[in-house]
Amino acid sequence: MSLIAPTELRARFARSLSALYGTEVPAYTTLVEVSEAVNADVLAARGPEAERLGSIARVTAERHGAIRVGTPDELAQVARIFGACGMHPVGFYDLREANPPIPVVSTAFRPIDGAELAANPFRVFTSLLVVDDRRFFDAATQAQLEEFLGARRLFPDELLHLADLAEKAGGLEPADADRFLELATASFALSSEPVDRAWYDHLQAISSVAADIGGVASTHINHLTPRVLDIDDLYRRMTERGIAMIDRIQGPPLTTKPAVLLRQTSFRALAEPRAFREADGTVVPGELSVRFGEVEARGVALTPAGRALYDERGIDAFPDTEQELHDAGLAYYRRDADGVLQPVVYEDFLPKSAAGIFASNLTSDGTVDAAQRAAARDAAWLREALGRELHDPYALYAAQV
Ligand code: OOG
Ligand code: NI
Repeated sequence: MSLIAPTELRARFARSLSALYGTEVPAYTTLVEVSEAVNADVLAARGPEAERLGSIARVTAERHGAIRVGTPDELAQVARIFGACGMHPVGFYDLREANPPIPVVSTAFRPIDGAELAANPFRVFTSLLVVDDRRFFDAATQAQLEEFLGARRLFPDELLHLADLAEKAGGLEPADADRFLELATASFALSSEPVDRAWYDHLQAISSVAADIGGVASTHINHLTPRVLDIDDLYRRMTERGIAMIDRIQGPPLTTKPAVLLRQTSFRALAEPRAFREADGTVVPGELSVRFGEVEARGVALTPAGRALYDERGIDAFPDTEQELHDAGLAYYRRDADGVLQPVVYEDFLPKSAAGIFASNLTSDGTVDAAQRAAARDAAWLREALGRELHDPYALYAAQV
């Protein structure tokens, strides 16, 4: 029997997470419907031009997810599960430098070559709590976090075993693939396990993100993001439907210049029912607002020079045409058989937008003591934790030209 290849595992994984998230967060289904309507209208209005940054099939299926884990071991396990789906860690993001600071460092798991991206670009922004950063956690809280996180198991052995098998063999037998996807999807479902109120509240006072990661015994998808071809239109249509959006679209503002990098917006976190265990042991119903809906539009990937220009001077400093962007060495383009420039899509994230997305979702700024010692984290540290190569996004874009 032929094996189900990583490409198909990834496409099916994205679909099954989408089905799960739709049952958990009904507003997500609305967001997907509105996104599809916007994309159909853009395609009808602009024709083939609308598909320059990805075929409509790719864009319709395209999602990114966000998850958060607590320990380097958990991160290494996540890497095995995504690895089975042909998703590799790309980039290092330090959200502790954001305003307000978030106590995590992150990477994105995604396909890395052009054909795989075209087949299904599913990517997952994955954040790891930095428990030993004293600016957030005192020694007692760090010790409690380590004990709590060390005692939980996010992923069953059977799932990890199937993931390793898939990576080694280059795919899974159909029955194993079904089982792998069932277990992988279930690992990211919202748990009905009661949350320890006192522990959650203790972390929440420091950081909502820390509470979401270290205050509960499992992980979950934080959001799942469809891609749209006109995010301004999407924003208007969602607002018209009475859905409370955050007050802006993150990333480069709307201009008539070529679309670069990434623009994102989201609706606010929804109150979801969760059970709480009180100090006296009783379990009571309650709610938490940590998960939300996000949508994004993608443009051309910028070179290091283009990115520096964007970070220093913003989109207004950019030229008006793709030809000029290319000639100035600001963005990545390849040439098709007719010699026409084709943009290389930006496949990654933006730390400032990510910080804005995290922030839109916080109940408070939390407490940070800047006088305390920071914990050292960099790409080399993350590579060690992952136990596998951490790819440099620029090298991947350059390889696509
Ligand atoms: C991740 C926030 C970052 C994005 O699209 O920039 C992100 C999170 O909330 O866990 O998903
Ligand atoms: Ni996101």
